[in-house]
Amino acid sequence: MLHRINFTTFTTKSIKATYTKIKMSYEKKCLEEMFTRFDTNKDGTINTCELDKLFKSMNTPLTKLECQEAMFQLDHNRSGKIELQEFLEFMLNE
Ligand SMILES: [Ca+2]
Repeated sequence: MLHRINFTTFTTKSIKATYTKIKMSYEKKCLEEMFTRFDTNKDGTINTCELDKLFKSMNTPLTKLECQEAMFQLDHNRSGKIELQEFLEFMLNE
């Protein structure tokens, strides 16, 4: 009986771990698609203008200052643009 409980616990944990992996993979794929959609000039980064459009499309328009602050929060390497990795880290850690 004890063996069966351990097996059940193991199986449940495995299912949860698999679900989490699938969920994370799906979320990452969705975010990559979102990033690509808003990278309108297709240079592989999101600039301030593209970020402004992104927020407007989510019905949360920002002032110029708010947009600059958002850029500052996302642009960790201070390149002036948001790279995909910065975007994913920000979105998945919120
Ligand atoms: Ca771009």
